[in-house]
Amino acid sequence: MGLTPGQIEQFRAQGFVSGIPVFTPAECEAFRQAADDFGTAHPADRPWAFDIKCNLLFDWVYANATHPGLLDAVAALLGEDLLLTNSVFRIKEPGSDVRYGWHQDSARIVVAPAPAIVYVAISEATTANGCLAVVSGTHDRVRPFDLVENPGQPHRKVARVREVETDRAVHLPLSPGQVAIFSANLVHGSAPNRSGGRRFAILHDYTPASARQSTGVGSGQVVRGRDSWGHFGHEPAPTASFEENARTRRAILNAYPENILMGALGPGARPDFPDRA
Ligand SMILES: O=C(O)CCC(=O)C(=O)O
Repeated sequence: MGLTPGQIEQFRAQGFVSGIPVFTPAECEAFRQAADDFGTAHPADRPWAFDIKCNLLFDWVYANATHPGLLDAVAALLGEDLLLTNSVFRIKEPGSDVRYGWHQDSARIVVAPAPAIVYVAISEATTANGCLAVVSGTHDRVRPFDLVENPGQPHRKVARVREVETDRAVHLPLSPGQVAIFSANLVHGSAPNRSGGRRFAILHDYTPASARQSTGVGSGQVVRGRDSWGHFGHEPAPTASFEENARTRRAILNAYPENILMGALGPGARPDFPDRA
């Protein structure tokens, strides 16, 4: 599918494009069902398993992230050699107070060229249910920030931007199956869900295989083209076995604990990430 020249120019100038149709309603429903089935079968595992690098745990998440139409759109922005470096569920139940304050993902560890983050709307996303919002054009530099904790992002601190140009804030409502793509450097966030419906999303991070991290060594799955640079560790695609995948994910995060979401490890600190207790 790719993107139009206008969309590519918008991503370059404003740091985002939105409303790109990728998935069918049936694909969204099958994805939601797979997630809910897992949550029913593994209630104790759900909180950590739906968090960082869940693309290593579920073959159906990996399939979602490697949908050819989605990869075509990302490749139009980042080039043909792509790593999938993270996936996280972002579900806001009806009336949920979960919110994401204004932040830049690539603030504590800078990755250049910058990754792109794809918000996949599994359910409708509206201003009432806390759709994604971005501050147009703020991907040009890292803003001054404070490191804060957010209940929606356990085991890590988030780079909360001190002063936000809210006059440039744009809400990104989406229909099920549509995606928004934004630079990991873009200031973004979202409000609580004040509606009676569930806001269900999965976010995928794609990093150009040529990119370098300012701190530490990240890791990812080669999902398009090839990696002839070797700056990142390589991760396998998930198997059909959740238990086997959970062991793989733990090994990967212990070997490559520093990435844009978890940040840098302090001197002498041990890797710490959401995992089975
Ligand atoms: O799901 C959202 O609305 C935003 C999530 C987000 O910004 C994050 O996980 O860093």
